[in-house]
Amino acid sequence: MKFASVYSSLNKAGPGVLALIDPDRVPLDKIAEVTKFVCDNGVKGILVGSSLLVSPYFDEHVRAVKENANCPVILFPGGSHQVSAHADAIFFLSLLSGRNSEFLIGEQVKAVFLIKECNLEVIPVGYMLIESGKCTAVEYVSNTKPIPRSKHDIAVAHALAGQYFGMKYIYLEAGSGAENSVPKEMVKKVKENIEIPLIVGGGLRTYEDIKASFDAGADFVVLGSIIERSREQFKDIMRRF
Ligand code: 1GP
Repeated sequence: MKFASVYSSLNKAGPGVLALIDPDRVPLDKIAEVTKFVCDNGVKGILVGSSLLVSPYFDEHVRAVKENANCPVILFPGGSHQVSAHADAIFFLSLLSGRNSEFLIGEQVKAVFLIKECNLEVIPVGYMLIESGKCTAVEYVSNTKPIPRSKHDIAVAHALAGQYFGMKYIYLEAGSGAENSVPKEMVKKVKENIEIPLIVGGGLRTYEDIKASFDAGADFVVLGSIIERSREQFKDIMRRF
């Protein structure tokens, strides 16, 4: 299935859940089954990417996801090496919360010709890492400091800067497997101050926490670890939305 505009079809389908499939955590021979499982449970889109990427079969992973998905497949790259023509679109991320130029603009510049060649829909995303209790893979790999949990104004300022740069989404990220998800008060403050849709992810593993994120203003939440950890819990959460 091809999507004319992933950005508009996603926003029309939302609010909702996006599934994260990390090629380093889901083996290639399980991708088809995991993809069908998340689609059958009503996710609005599937993100594929990893902070590091150990698997040498990224392209095959993306192809397997695309072949089995009935919703948009979007690259969620940890770096310029995570580009594949099999996806529908790419989140063109800039790690706004950090001051590491490599993740603000360096990796992006390295990726552009391949993205162009692949003819991917490019969706610019202001990506913000929020402190979540312990050092996460994104924090370590990107070598950037997350925004402190209590500094809502700093989060709002970065989100607004992203909007003024023309980004299409703001993504508040606690980090995959985070101890604590993004504080709801911060989600609310950011949402009140921006006009573009808001994505929230990292450490969301209960219905109550996910619902509270939507209530605070998230347009999309991203679920990754819980899909690998407890199918039953994921199913139950999806059934209740
Ligand atoms: C990571 O926000 C996503 O970018 C998903 O996080 O694995 O904790 O669900 P989890």
